Amino acid sequence: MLLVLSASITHWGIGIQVEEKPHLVRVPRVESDSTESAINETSSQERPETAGKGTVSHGEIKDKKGIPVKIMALILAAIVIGAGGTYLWAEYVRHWSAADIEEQIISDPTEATPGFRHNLAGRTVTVEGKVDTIETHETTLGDLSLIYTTSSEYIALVVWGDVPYEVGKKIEMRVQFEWAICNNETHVYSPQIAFPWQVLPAISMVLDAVSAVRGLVLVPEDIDSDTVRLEVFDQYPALSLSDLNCSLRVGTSSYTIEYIQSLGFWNFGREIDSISNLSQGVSVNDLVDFVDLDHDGWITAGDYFELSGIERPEEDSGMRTYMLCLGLTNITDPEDEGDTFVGSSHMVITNRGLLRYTGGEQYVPYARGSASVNGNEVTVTCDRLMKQVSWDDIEIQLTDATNYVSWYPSADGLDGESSATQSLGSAMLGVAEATCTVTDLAGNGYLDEGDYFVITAPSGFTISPYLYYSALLLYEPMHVRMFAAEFSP
Ligand SMILES: [Ca+2]
Ligand SMILES: [Ca+2]
Repeated sequence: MLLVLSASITHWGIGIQVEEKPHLVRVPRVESDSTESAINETSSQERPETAGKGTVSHGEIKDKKGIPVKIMALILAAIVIGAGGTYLWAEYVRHWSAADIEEQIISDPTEATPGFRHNLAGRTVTVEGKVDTIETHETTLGDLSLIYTTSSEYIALVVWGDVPYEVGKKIEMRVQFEWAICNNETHVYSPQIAFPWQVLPAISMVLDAVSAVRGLVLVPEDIDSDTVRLEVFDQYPALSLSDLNCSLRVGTSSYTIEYIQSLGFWNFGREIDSISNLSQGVSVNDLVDFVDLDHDGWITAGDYFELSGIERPEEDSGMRTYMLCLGLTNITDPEDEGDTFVGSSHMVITNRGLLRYTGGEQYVPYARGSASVNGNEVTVTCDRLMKQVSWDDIEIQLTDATNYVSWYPSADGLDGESSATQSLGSAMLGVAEATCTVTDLAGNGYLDEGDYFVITAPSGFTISPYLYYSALLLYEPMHVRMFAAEFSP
């Protein structure tokens, strides 16, 4: 107690208004970048020598003339107790704002990997504020809400599941800080604060889209606490397994660098395993398995990778990131490195499991489809779909080697009591005319598994017997391919 009281005198030197308006008191803000000094300034118990400086000697009181020593002593006692109480209040009872939390970020420009000040580890504070926005993401681990208060645009509080708060109303939340590992780094983070990791699942979505443009859609899911399975949801065009290799990489940092590296794919993190020839399926370190489910020697929908024994974080706020990259084996010229990249999957692993956003504007509801040709008619069926999607958000494309035509279904036209069909008219693919008709089995206005479209070419698909056609479904909001079904007349 003595330590706290005398240390509080030290603090007193930086804010005598403390006693009059205790609600204005803040924990001294640390301007230095040094964590060491942060500890010294905010935690007197860890620095007893500082405490000595503030001790008031009896001699000082005697020097004051005109004021009775007894009264002076009483005043000082009141000040000491008041300031000590204020100190305790400021340190342990007062509520923080999100802006206060923001000030606890270590912002050393030499570190691209921020965390909170180390003296917060093990502490719990109450954060309060007025709710400004609530951002809810559907994720593989349930609904994740990021709650921003009016005091900070940067620090979001985290709520899993139902949100007991409303925009414009007060929020009060207990926030714990802990040491946590993010890839190769150790930081102080909090499970109740989204900083800095909320960006990482969004990176996964961006990279998925890039991979899909290259032709590969891999969908990762947790099989158990030891195994992640990455299913080949779509691969277009089909590639021979003997031409493919894969590399499993682990992230090395927590934030900015991670983002930049992952955009460079092969530059991402550190390789921890690889398979040099997918047709042989043997990995160097036994962390990756590849299963050619249909044994056709090609990478096709339904084939999968399994990652076993990869490290996972132990702490609630910890995180590890991995990336599985697929490449073509036979291009060795480094100049062509971009061309060797087939696709990738970026995974964010928490101690609760694989974290991915599964909704929102950036989410592409990938699908799988198949085409069956009957004379001059091809029927393309949606066999699998990650998530129901409105027909308003879908573009149907038919391509040959050089041309393409598009059709746009409308949800209104496919919304009925039961099975609904919509004719989308005819278009010219090169010199061939083609028409498209969409059938929504349930007539609910949404693309579901089993829904299909029929493309008819009155002049047939036989302009050239060497042409291969593809029917594609595009997710219009992002203009990204949901699936492609190849066929030849
Ligand atoms: Ca296969
Ligand atoms: Ca439907």
